[in-house]
Amino acid sequence: MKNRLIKSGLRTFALSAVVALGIAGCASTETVTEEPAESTETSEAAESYRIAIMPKAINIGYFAAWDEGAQKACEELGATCDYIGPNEATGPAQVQFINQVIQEGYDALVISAADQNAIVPALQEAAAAGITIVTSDADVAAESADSRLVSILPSAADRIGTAEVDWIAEEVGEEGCVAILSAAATAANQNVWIAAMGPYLEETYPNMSWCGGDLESATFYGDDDATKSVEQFNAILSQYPDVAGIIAPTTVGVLAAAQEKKAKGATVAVTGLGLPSEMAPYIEDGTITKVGLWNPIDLGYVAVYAAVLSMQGEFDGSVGSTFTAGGVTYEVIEGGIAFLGDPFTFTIDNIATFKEIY
Ligand code: RAM
Repeated sequence: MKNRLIKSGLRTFALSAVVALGIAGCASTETVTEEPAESTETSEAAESYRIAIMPKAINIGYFAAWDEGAQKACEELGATCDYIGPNEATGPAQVQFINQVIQEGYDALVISAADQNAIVPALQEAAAAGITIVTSDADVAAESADSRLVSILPSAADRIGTAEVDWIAEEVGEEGCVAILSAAATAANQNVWIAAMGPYLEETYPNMSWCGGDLESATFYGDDDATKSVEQFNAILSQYPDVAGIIAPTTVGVLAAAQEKKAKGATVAVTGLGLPSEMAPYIEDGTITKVGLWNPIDLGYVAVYAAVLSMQGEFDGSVGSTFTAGGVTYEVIEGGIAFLGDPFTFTIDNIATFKEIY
């Protein structure tokens, strides 16, 4: 049986698009093949594996899609996977669940780190207890990379950060000050994307600036909490009444910003990383023009394959090692990371298709 990542026609389309973008845009960081996977038959050996799939917070729509992909991989591999995690996206809240994973003797943990540092000691304890750890979506800090086997991330930080700056530049006519509505200050993924945005905007767009004069003054944190994200959107507007655009590199933040922009009739341009199913109403009614995102279903799927193939002794996570999931071969690069592919963009032209997928 050939492994097909996604069953429906629409979803197969999304996978093809990931492969195509990977080839066109990310050749330096990814190995992409279109050969069918060899080890994707339901595996007898994996049948006894119990894997915990832990999001930053369980109530975030993005992670429901990530879990959908993880569960799909678990089904193909015959593993038992439980989606568990906190209601709030913080490190201490995740640590409680990591401890539960240790106590309950799971074989593997696939986790999006809400805090790049705070969860590291708990991950080290889990590893010492023999649990295979794969971070996915958000990694631990680079200096703690040996606390996990490998990290499965969407795309290189600079590609995600600079893409978002280009989207907002287009929206604001390459003029005016821009602010950022981020998730938590502790999240590695948002931090590395924001770090890439800083110099790129300054070097590329001479008539644009960071509100308040520098990246730090322009960055606000909604902690991947809907209510706090709305508050921070309003804090940006009141602190910087001349703000031309807001980049929200979080699905929770960009949704909150779109909702509040609409409610207030605010003129500020908004873009960022949005889940198409959540953002569709605001793209369809013209509140915002464009957001982007990779396929979180693929991200969860690939992470589970990495964990299981490692437990089966077919992949060791070392730099240069490869593994195959869904017919695509991924190579681990410096830092113990494998990338999926560049983000897609969603506009009125394609949102009707993508909102049905994730
Ligand atoms: C939120 C989370 C997640 C991030 C997406 C884009 O759902 O912060 O980690 O990858 O946004």
